[in-house]
Amino acid sequence: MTLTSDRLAPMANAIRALSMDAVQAANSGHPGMPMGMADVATVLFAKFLKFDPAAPKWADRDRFVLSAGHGSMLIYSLLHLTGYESPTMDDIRNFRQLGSVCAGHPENFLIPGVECTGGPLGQGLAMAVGMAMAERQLNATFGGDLVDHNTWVIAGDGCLMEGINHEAIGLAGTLKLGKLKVLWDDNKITIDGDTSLSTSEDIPARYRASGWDVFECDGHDFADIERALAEAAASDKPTLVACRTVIGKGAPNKQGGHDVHGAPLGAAEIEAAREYLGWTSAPFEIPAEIMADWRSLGAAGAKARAEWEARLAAAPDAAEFNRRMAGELPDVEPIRKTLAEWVEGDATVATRKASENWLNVLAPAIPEMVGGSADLTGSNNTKAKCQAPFTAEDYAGRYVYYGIREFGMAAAMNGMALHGGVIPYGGTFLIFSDYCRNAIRMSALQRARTIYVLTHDSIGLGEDGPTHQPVEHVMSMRLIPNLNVFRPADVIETAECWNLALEAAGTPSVLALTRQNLPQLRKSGDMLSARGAYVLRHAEVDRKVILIATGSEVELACKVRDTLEEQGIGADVVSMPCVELFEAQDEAYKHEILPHDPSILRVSIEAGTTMGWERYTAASRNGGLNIGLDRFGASAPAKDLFARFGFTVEAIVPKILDKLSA
Ligand SMILES: Cc1ncc(C[n+]2csc(CCOP(=O)(O)OP(=O)(O)O)c2C)c(N)n1
Ligand SMILES: [Mg+2]
Repeated sequence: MTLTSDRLAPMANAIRALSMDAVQAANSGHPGMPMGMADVATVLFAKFLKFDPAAPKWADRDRFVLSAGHGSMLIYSLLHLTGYESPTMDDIRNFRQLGSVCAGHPENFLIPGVECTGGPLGQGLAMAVGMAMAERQLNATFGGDLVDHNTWVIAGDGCLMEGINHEAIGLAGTLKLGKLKVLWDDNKITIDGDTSLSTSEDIPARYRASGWDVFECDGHDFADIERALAEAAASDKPTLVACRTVIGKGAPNKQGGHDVHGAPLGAAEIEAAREYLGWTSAPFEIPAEIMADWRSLGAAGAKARAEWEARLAAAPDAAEFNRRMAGELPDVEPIRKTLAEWVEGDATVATRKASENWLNVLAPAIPEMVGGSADLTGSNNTKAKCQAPFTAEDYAGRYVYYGIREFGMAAAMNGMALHGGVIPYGGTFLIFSDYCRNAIRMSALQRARTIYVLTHDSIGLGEDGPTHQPVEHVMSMRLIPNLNVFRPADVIETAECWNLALEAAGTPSVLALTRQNLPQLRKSGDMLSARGAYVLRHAEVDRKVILIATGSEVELACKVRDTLEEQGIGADVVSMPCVELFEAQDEAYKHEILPHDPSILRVSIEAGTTMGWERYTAASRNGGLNIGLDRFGASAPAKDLFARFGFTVEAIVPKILDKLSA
């Protein structure tokens, strides 16, 4: 569609008007960024972006990521103006109010046209790297007829300043993700004031040094924007376009200053802006001819989508492509068969090794699994034999060497999961989950099926010492809503937990795995882990104690139980590989596992923070007992550490006897 500057300018002003009026109505929000980037975004949508408002989830659409999520009114305006069903003008009127899909920051689960949630600065761009990776992986697998799209990002100074930006662009440059295009809102303003207050780096030089192309434009000159975006589109490198803009452009007295970043313009300035822009319509009204231009450019997207659908209909692998994009797992019969064989075995292995062994079963059967590690492949045991490296030379590979970039990896995995068609998993040490914690939280918030393989999950890792020994990590991850935290006890639970992680399409998972060997405790394959907790060993004599343990401490709990039973004290061992799944069970099941019987002493055993375990123990006999570690570990062999910190039968049994006789 040929829209000349005289047509584009009022279209961009429609974004400005909606943004300033919505922020004013909400009495909170960020008008500066959408007003400043209105011209660039209009050119992007009018001339470059491949999208169809009638089919927001069309698989081969370009992905548009608003990394500067505070500028949410920009994307809400664009989606509404181009004709997406959501958001409606009423939603925009109710910007930031309860019930409106126009939340303060754009949320992927509220509006189909929002590809990922934006707000935590830097992560949108880093997720876009993952989207571009997924695009290349699927392109290499299914061919350019089915998969060939760009990932366009709008990012602000903040997104580029965040540390994660270094990780994200380094990865993108190394992987030569030429279909990733970042439009930088180069307005030289952040909340506190001029960017010179806090940064002096040569951003284009940094990007170029990372293997990117960099172009520049005047972000308020339509012809110049178009020229720069065309150069970006033509580049075969990941590309940054520095768009020189004026924050709050259109508000004559406030534009260019930091006050316009995150506060309503106020009635007087809005009136002045209307005058300055020549905008005579009432709030939330768009003149018919301007709306017609927006809608006709939105409607133009139907052609590319229809052509693609015809290609898909003729493609021999259409069914497989559709299955992967729908996020449905393939038939898992071979997986079930192997699990049945494993149950018959007697494997003493670390759960990280059990995970690797299981990955060698899963990965050949589930071709959409794309693994990786943040430079700990040999420690996380994340690479299946069938997986070739995913590199710039071979995008069909299914194993990503993320480098020492935990946060970048986690965000990229979120982008891959949200792109669809691949199921990402990646490893690091559990201790370094802190480095990527906000991305793990974002997996959960965005309902992304991202799977974290976090090994070396306790003092059981031994000699590397307290810097590497998680203490609070497992429990603190359980605090994140919509995140399944699995801590399997043996080879069978490890396989089950992997399966549960894969099956949870709208929930990310953490697999907390040991470095040290653990015996096989389970001799049945009934998918007991699916209930979150179950009785692994039943009391044989009169039950007085229930031992609740996870992961490596389940073996210890079994030994404690045996000693108690020898003394005539009956004890159940409850293995609880996933607190979240246990909490999701009905009351009857929970009661069956943990009966409300004040004569029974409940004891939790986990080599980590005890805080949180009271929920299962406090209401039991004499207030219950929590065996754990509420201090940093130490550097020594694992066996010595478990002894030193009281994770032995000799240390635990007397405590239980004391409690029983109290
Ligand atoms: C990780 C993170 N830290 C801090 C914030 C709070 N915050 C929101 S916008 C912003 C300033 C961003 O500046 P810039 O990207 O230049 O946006 P502009 O002011 O130009 O719109 C800050 C600090 C955030 N959203 N995310
Ligand atoms: Mg800025």
